[in-house]
Amino acid sequence: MKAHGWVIAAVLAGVVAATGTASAAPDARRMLQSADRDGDGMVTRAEFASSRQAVFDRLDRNRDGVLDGADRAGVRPVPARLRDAVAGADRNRDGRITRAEFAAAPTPLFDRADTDGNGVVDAYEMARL
Ligand SMILES: [Ca+2]
Ligand SMILES: [Ca+2]
Ligand SMILES: [Ca+2]
Repeated sequence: MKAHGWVIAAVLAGVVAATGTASAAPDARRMLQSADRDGDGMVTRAEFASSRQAVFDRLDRNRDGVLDGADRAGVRPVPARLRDAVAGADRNRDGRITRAEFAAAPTPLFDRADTDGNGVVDAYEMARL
């Protein structure tokens, strides 16, 4: 489905930043740091989720709560190899990604960074990325 392909591309364009799936370590660290809303040097899962929602809002240009063909304008193309990274966000494969689907998508970057699995990426874990 054509629409599906572009949504994936759209999500990746701005959202690899939030999910961090395809990035090298320094990028991953920068993304996590940018999610540290309260600036305490640690990123909680809640902070990460809220940063991801901000990305959704940026991509959802017409503000209808769904990423689909209507939001296409201005989206940068992304490498095909990155597409699988967020394909999972579109749970029902209808070519649209709702806010809920986006929020529920896997968080590989966070999960990888949080090596002790306590729901917080602290400075030590961040430095080891
Ligand atoms: Ca924080
Ligand atoms: Ca939209
Ligand atoms: Ca941790």
